[in-house]
Amino acid sequence: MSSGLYSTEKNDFDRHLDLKKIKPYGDTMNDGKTQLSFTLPVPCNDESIEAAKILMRKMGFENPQIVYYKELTEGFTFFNCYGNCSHTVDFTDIFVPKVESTVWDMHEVDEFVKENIGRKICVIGASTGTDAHTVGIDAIMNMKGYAGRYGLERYEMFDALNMGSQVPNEDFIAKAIEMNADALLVSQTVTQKDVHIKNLIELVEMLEAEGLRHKVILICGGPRISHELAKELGYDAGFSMNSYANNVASYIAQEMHNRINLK
Ligand code: B12
Repeated sequence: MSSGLYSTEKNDFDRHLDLKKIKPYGDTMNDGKTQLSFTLPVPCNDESIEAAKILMRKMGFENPQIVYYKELTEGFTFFNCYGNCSHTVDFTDIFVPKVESTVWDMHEVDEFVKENIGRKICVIGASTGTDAHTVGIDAIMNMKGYAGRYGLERYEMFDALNMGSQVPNEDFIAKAIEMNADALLVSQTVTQKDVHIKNLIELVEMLEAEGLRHKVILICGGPRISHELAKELGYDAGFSMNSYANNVASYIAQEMHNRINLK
């Protein structure tokens, strides 16, 4: 084909992609076109619009355009902007630490646990500290599951308890001891003032003080949690957006099996 959407012209054009120097795509390769929004703590007037443009240039955006602005409340102005990003990223040099396990479906996990562990795995989950968000931990734990994947309560070879939200670390640990839990699943959604970091570290320290840390598989998850951050904080694994019960169940089953083999 020589014309239309799949024309030679487009192929020529696509060759300009350089993975060592990627930048946002708007409507032509490498145009850097980016949409962003922010609020400035100043009144809504011509000066604040100019300030927003200057700030965008300082952020590395060429041709800054303010396409929408509105006073949020007295002394605060919200901006929607477009600009051309001048920075690039070397995509060939990216390394992201990830949970190293094979992802199975629910039946495959149950079969593996039956054959290799020979008993149910006890898992306790909660959104801990002051965090009131339950939807993330529910997605992983609840019988009905999330996005077409059943939660851990539905698994034949898992005993799963979802303690809900705003669970103090003390209560979480007390329940882990009472149930002799194999794995603890912590959800953290609020990250304001790094409250999640403090709370996650506190749990690790309390588990260590109880001599429990090495006896459990400790997992945290949430929209702003990465596996890398989880490892840094002393967790075995971290799961972020677009993770499902079967990702976590596969990891727990394989990690338990590895630990049994190491004994
Ligand atoms: C619903 C919601 C609420 C509801 C929560 C209801 C409930 N029962 O959960 C209510 C209205 C109560 C609420 C309150 C607040 N909220 Co709110 N809320 C949201 C909202 C709109 C959606 C969150 C959600 O349900 N996502 C859907 C789930 C499925 O996604 P998820 O949590 O990412 O979970 C997935 C993964 O992360 C992962 N995962 C999550 N946890 C775990 C755990 C484990 C072990 C594993 C393996 C995986 C895993 O698996 C899940 C499935 O893939 C978000 C904005 C947004 N659009 O995201 C704000 C948001 C999270 N809330 C926010 C804030 C600030 C608050 C409040 C502090 C507001 C206030 N000032 O009062 C309060 C919280 C008070 C408190 N003490 O915690 C901010 C957080 C900002 C930040 N970075 O800290 C957000 C991002 C909104 C915003 N843009 O400002 N909120």
